[in-house]
Amino acid sequence: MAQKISGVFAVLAASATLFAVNVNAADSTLNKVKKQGYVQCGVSAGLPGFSNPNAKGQWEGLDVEFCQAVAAATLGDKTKVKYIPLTAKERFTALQSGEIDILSRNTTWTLHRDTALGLNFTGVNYYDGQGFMVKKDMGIKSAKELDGAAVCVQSGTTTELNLADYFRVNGMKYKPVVFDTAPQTSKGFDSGRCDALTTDQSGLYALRLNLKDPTSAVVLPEIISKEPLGPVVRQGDDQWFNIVRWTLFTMINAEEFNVTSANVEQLKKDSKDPNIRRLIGLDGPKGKGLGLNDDWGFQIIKQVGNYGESFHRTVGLGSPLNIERGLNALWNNGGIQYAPPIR
Ligand SMILES: N[C@@H](CCC(=O)N[C@@H](CS)C(=O)NCC(=O)O)C(=O)O
Repeated sequence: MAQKISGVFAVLAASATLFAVNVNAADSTLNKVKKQGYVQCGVSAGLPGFSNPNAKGQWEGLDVEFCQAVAAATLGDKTKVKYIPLTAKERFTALQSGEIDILSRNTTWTLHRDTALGLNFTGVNYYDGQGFMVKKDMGIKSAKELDGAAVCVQSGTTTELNLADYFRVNGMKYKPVVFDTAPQTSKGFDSGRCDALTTDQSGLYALRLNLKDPTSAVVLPEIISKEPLGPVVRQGDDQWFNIVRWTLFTMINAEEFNVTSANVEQLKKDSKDPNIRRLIGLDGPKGKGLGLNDDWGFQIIKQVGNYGESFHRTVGLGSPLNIERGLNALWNNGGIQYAPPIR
């Protein structure tokens, strides 16, 4: 018994030490990022609109721009990012082990991931939901007609789990055809290994673009799940958690107050709007609470832009994906994107 109790104390003492180390500024993620000179950002290996290397080999997409925003806030330079492409299966281990500082990779916020893996979700940068895509010549109009179908799906995702739930609940059978990466999954579908492909709806639009003949596939109307996607950090470093979360809130608030990469310089000179002045660090709490320079918000908006600008050029109507804002419109414009006030 005595031994057991001392064992418990040993564990408590060890975790107290761990905690002490975590809150020690010298060992904080912010300090590490400053020392190494860049943010290590885990992204998907290739998903158009979210994170994808372009023809010049530069990473592009909504999740990529979010990493750039964190680099602008913390290092004053959006280019100081090292991208680490990760499959769905690899992504959480990479964050747990410290190989990356942020996971910014179409990752769904769930109870298990937020609590049991030593990780924290910082917010939602894209509200998504799971759907299905089928070959047009199959001639079906609803996912309810998929009984007996072979379904291409990516491993290590919520997609796999929702797929099983959906078919069970609807009393239907299916044959999973499982792949490790998005390109493999869409190739599997393209080459006829399966009747349907399932993933987040944004992913369906992205993968359809890469089919030999994109018009040969149709997206079915059913959305079978909630997939709130957002940036993730390790548990135990509240300062870094706050930096990442308020980077997202700054981008969303900037859209709400019509502050853009194009007008922020001028607004810094002459804006009298107290909301805008706090947003860009002229007044208000500024950078102190986050351990950042006072112009951290200004740098995010100047170098990357507001949430709406980023959405538009990466996944929205200004991009090949052509996705409407839908749930991702601001709260005062028919959607549910809502950020707490900067004051
Ligand atoms: N949101 C789901 C699915 C995320 C996911 O990884 N989806 C695949 C299918 S579109 C993907 O993005 N793959 C990109 C890649 O493997 O590079 C999750 O968090 O589990």
